[in-house]
Amino acid sequence: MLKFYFHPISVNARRVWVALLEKQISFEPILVNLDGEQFGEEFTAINPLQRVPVIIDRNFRVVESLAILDYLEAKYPTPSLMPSEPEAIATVRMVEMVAVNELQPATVPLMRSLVGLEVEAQKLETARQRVTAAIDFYQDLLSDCSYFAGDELTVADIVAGTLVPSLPLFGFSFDNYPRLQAWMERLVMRASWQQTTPQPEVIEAALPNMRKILERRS
Ligand SMILES: N[C@@H](CCC(=O)N[C@@H](CS)C(=O)NCC(=O)O)C(=O)O
Repeated sequence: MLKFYFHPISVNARRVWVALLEKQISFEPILVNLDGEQFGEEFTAINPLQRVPVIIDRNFRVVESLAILDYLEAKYPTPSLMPSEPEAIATVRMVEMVAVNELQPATVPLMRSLVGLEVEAQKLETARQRVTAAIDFYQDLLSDCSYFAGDELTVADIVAGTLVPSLPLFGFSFDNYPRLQAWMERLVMRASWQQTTPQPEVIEAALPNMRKILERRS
């Protein structure tokens, strides 16, 4: 059975977890405690980059969440999470790339500040501007469709939709983003989102490790 190495508070792991559930792929979840276990010999042998997520499918190991999503789509094409029309493919890739290259890095200083680490005011301001630019972009892209690339869920919704709903944690409001709000409401109604939402007690317990991880990042 496919092995899935994860931690419940890892946003990178969650996107893979949601895809596994949406595709109804059987898997064995293997918790990697991000309390230093990621640097141990056993996990380093599995991923020398010392990060989750990782999957091992019939002896084939894949690291990096977006590479895992591509692999799952190619290996388990039904139900599909990837459209086939050129415009829709480009839309999916844009949404994914904006999430990992703009939105996710901007949440790092915001998260550092939230857990009480020192962050320069200018860095925080720049992070807020980057988040706002990304959600403006998403709101425009959503048009009147249920999901980013039409009326079917795709990996674009999974990648952005496991990040965007956490933004109110940093003080962002979606009051002026009705399409984004409706999209999020649609996502959080799905069993895959509900099943993978980290419980408050899990977040609380992971906070000291999260702090250490954030201390290592600038
Ligand atoms: N680009 C990687 C990032 C993976 C990553 O940063 N994972 C975090 C958890 S969200 C991790 O394992 N951190 C452990 C550490 O930094 O020590 C991906 O998309 O899979």
